[in-house]
Amino acid sequence: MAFKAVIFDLDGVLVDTAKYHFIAWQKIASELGISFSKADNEHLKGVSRVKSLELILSWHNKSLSPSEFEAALKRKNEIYLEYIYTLQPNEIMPGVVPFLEELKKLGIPIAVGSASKNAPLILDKLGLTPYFKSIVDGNSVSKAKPDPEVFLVAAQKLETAPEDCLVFEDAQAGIDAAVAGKMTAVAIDPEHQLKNHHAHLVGFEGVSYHSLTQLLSA
Ligand code: B16
Ligand code: MG
Repeated sequence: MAFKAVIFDLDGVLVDTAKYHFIAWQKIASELGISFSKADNEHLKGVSRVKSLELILSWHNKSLSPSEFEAALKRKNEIYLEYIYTLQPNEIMPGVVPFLEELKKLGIPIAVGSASKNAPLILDKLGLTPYFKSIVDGNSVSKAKPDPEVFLVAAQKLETAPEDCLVFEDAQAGIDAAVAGKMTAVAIDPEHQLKNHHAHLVGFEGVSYHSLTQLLSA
């Protein structure tokens, strides 16, 4: 199976930022007098910042005024960024750099398609920016995953038809977005929890693009 372009989700695929989102949301929840567990955090993977706060509040039948809601979002991001500013290249997920290097050698253009508004900063901190022809993030789209918009815009920027794009995702909303966009979706899913994908990987360690495309053609 030959693909003309590859699109990577960011959080949970290239870097494990879920732990920092967890710390930040837990602080916000505690300030609001509500609980927030690791299991709750799992439901926020691939979900935008606004939608995440809406969900957390809905789990506790709690509501905030528009200004309180905005203030909580702002504070959550400030706490999250304290951790993001200390990110180091050694926090890139195992096997990602060799995989990106293989794509570069093959001349396959790549993009990021992420819900995060912090994607450019995170890629910069990790030293990964030069690999990507385009970064499509939460600032550049209006419809969140599972809507395919983020991946369709990325395909456009890569000047490739959606059918010729391979997408890597760690969240169900992201898999559904890629499939809705008529792309081939590979789940990065150590817990084997995702469905409706075309292939499954526990991570990139020991995985080559060549072997993966062979698996997808089988
Ligand atoms: P931010 P992805 C998503 O990134 C995260 O999985 C999700 O937990 C987070 O709420 C969302 O980005 C928004 O992030 O607050 O940085 O804008 O997985 O789509 O790369
Ligand atoms: Mg993700």
